[in-house]
Amino acid sequence: MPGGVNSPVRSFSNVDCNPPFISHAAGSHIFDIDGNEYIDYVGSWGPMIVGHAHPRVVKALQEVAAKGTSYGAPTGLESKLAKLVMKIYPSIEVIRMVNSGTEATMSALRLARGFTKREKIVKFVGCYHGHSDGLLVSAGSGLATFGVPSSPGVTQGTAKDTIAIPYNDTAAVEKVFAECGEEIAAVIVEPIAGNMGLVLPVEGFLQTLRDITIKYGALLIFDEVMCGFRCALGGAQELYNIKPDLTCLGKIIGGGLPCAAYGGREDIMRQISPDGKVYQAGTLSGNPLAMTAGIETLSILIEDADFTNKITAKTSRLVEGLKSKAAMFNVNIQAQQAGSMFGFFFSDKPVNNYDDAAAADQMKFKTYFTAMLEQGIYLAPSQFETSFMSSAHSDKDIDKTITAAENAFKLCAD
Ligand code: HOZ
Repeated sequence: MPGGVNSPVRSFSNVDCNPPFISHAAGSHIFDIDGNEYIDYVGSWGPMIVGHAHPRVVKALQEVAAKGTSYGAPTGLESKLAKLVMKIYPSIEVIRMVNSGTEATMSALRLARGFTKREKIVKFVGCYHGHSDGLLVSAGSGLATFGVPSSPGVTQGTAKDTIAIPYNDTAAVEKVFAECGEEIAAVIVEPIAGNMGLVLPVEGFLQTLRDITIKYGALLIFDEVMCGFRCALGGAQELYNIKPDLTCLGKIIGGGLPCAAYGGREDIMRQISPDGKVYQAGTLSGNPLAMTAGIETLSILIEDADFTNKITAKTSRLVEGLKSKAAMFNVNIQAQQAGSMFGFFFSDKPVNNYDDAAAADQMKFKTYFTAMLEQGIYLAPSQFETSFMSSAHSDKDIDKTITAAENAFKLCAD
């Protein structure tokens, strides 16, 4: 396997060590094959909002697995998950299930181009929307981690239709639309960016995107694969009260199994085959196990009206703890939180875009990361990723993490 892994950042090569090989996980903890136990803030890169191996999810999966694992035919489970998602996301009038966030964003873009009969798309530097060719231009996550903003293998022909501009830069958005607004099919954005580290939208940025796309007849696509169901139950569109034309979901929607979805305005979504001519298909789409894990996970979120408040409060306690420990040693950090997503940069100035994130101190991050891992705290091995809290994290977990951070920040002091 390249790098010994099936997805690049898992290799830990960015932090100069070998990754633990995982044997199992339960609740907020993950265990490796060498007998080490960690408090896990990666949560499989986001999906595990109710913790690992939640008994309710596991039980439902066992029952469904015994009835067969894939039919390639419609099931009631698909309808049940679709209804749950559409209740949480009222902007989604029609939905299509797929298997990964990459498929969701790739398909949403094809649909936007088919619907508008235009070819250009606008994305933001440092936002990561999966690894389809046209979106691997100035992308975040693993590309930012390894310093390869645009992947070899993406043809110039494909890249020329992708316009990448700085995140949170309203003037750049206006300039691009003034220059070629009539050619733009869609603007795709992580409304809360999680793949250049956690970067929040500045006031007015998302509203500008909404207004300008309406003005020029382009579509607005919210990639809520990471922030969906997390920054608020109804995602960034609920938090900021902005209604996109299309939404891409992933991670939590599959409760830890491969599942994602895209959906939105009915007149647009009905262009998808077989209702319309824009083609997109998948052998395992709507897989019964993935639907089941999604149904159970979303049901847990919905049934406790206080779920999001509780997990957000827990995250705030941790973030405040980290900030106070960094301050003890005069280590400058810029901490951010959106619901149960959190992260910080080793930087003394606010981080609003990819350039700000890239200017943060990577060596200090490496020192911090290594010290935390040694103390049993499992974090994403890159400053260009986000950390995730689960409902399974206990007060004890958080206290232990804050104590570990004190030791780690001490090593980062100048
Ligand atoms: N791009 C994912 C994180 N933003 C990586 C997922 C993985 O390596 O599993």
